[in-house]
Amino acid sequence: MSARILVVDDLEANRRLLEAKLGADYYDVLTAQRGEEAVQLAKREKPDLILMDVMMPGGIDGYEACRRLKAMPETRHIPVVILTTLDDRDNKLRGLQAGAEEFLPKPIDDVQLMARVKSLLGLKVVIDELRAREANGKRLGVIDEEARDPLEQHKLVAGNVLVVEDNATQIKSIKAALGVEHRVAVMGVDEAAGPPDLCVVSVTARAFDGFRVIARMRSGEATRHLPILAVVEPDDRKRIVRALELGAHDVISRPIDEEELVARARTLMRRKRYMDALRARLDHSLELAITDQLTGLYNRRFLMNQLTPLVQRAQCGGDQVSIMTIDIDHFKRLNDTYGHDVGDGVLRDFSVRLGANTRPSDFACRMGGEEFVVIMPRTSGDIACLAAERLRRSVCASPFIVAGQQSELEVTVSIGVACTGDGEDTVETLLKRADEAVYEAKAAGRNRVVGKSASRAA
Ligand code: GH3
Ligand code: MG
Ligand code: MG
Repeated sequence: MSARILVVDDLEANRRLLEAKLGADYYDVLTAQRGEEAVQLAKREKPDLILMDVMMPGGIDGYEACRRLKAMPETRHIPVVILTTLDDRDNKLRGLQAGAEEFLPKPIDDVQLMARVKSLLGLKVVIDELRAREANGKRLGVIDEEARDPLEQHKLVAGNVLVVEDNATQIKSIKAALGVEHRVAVMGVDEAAGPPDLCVVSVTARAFDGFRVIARMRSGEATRHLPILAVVEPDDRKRIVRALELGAHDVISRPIDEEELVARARTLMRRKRYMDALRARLDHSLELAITDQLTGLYNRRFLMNQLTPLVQRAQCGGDQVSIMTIDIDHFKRLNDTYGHDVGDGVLRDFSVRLGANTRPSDFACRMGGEEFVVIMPRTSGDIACLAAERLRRSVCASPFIVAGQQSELEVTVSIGVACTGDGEDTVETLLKRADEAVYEAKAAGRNRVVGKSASRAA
């Protein structure tokens, strides 16, 4: 996987070194010498990852640059790795608290660096995909243009942490550290408060194979997106790299530093919330894309997508499919007499009756205006006519009561039914036949059902 990486360091030798290492793995490298420059460049070039030095004389340092990047909606999703010779605890914490995803000491361990780069880029690919779809949704108008950046909304997080660990001392310190902000449950010991937002897995446990736990979680449907923090022995490079390769999002070494754990947990959870929020919005926008706003029924686009394969299958000797097209009688008159809002109310009330009179396997759609289509898979024309007749009666049997309207409204519908024939049908001919049937029903006096089979139509 190729990617663009921004290397920020005031020393040319350091920039060159990283450029060579990353270039050897076919990454494109951009460079900046100062914090301000890095922020501007990141804003303009949108790299996939940023490797940031801390001490850069004459301007903001790497922590401040990181903070600024994480404060801007255009750049806050770009992972930042802080690289520094200041390998003490306070500096590590400062980096994580500035929002950096990772902190690596100089001189840089190539294997660890590459494992980190790969793992962070892998995650970024998913985030980019979600962001692209979100941008699409905004362009199509199904996601609110003003919708707030999900990362902003999820600054402060309290979540459920699942701990997979057999060492009592470690469990105690994990609970002490994360229990302040989160609900912590130990696997096999505590009752979980809900589905986990973060999983802390020991890969040095004796009682179980932590790597297997990580691999299982990564491949399980329900846990695929769960962030995993692996607990390793310090300087156990082999296990660190293995954990990251198997899909852990981050590692922390023993003995666990409580503040470091808190900072890493925050970063991981913030990112999960961000991705969850993007996914939820996409689900919602997908739903909007196939639903009619006024009635909540499926829309025309969805109808065509469902009907096409059903008709094709019927043509190839599969099950018959029937449709009914329903048109409300004298709807214009209703609108003209009572107003558009009452007309809308009738459409809604009708949709409820339509929903109540279709089987779970049917699809009820609003084609537009006061015209509706129900798709009935695996249904013959005769059965479809019976269903249509039942619906027609349910509409005229009791008057419509519309909010804000005193008088009860008598509403009737005309329904045309069509069923796939002997391998000649397309979606268009089927819909056309149902339309013709509606027309016949109107001509014959309205409030009735007309069925048109393929053979009779021919
Ligand atoms: P017919 O019995 O022959 O079907 O007559 P009709 O009046 O029902 O049919 P026509 O197609 O002449 O009129 C349909 C009317 O539906 C015209 C249009 O203003 C109205 N209409 C279309 N969409 C909506 C809507 O979303 N809300 C409301 N209130 N009215 C709508
Ligand atoms: Mg009508
Ligand atoms: Mg009409």
